[in-house]
Amino acid sequence: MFNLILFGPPGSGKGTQSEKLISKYGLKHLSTGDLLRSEISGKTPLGLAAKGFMDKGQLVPDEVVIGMISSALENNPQAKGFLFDGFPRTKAQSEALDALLNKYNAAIDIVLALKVGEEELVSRLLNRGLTSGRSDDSKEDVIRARIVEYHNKTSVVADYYGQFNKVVMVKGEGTVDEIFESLCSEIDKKQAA
Ligand code: B4P
Repeated sequence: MFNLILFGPPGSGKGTQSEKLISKYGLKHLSTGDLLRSEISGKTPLGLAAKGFMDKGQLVPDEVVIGMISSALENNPQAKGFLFDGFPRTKAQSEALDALLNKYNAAIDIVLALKVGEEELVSRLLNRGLTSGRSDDSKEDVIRARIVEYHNKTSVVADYYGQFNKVVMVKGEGTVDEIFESLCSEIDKKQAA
């Protein structure tokens, strides 16, 4: 199994690059943002509870997203590896993920961290909000709240995996193809090691 985390602030290109990476490396894509949005569109109790947090730019409680990832791992026993996109977002989620993977004798192999300046993040998300219909992309104050939430709760995930030397920083500004090439080169190096 080869398991990777694509890490970075909101708007850093995680979703965009994940689509290309899963198709090249044959990994199963697990995006907690996509899973939550599908619960919202299905109007499930989980989705209705999550929407309140997401519309304010806040993280959804750990137990909710950890439960979703645990079921997704159970439901994909044949996967040759997973690409975690937007998860983990807190230290508790990181520890839970390691414990879940350990049950399958697996671990995170690499954390690719996309680095993008704050004003670029805001402009990308406002731009996506013009067409995505996503309520958390349409207001600048909500976007900035998501970035604050990232600094307060999520940036520690890089420190957590840093202690095991698993984090590689990648420049997240440039064209989508340039960034994709940099990510692939880090994955290829890791797989060859
Ligand atoms: P996510 O769905 O994970 O959303 P995101 O961080 O905004 O998106 P992403 O980073 O993937 O977007 P991308 O850059 O690809 O989370 C949404 C919400 O769900 C969170 O705020 C939270 O409430 C909740 N949530 C999700 N996971 C959770 C968890 N684990 N715990 C608790 N809560 C959780 O795209 C952004 C835009 O940039 C796009 O328009 C794209 O086209 C553009 N773009 C991408 N690359 C570009 C480039 N190189 N140049 C120019 N534009 C680019």
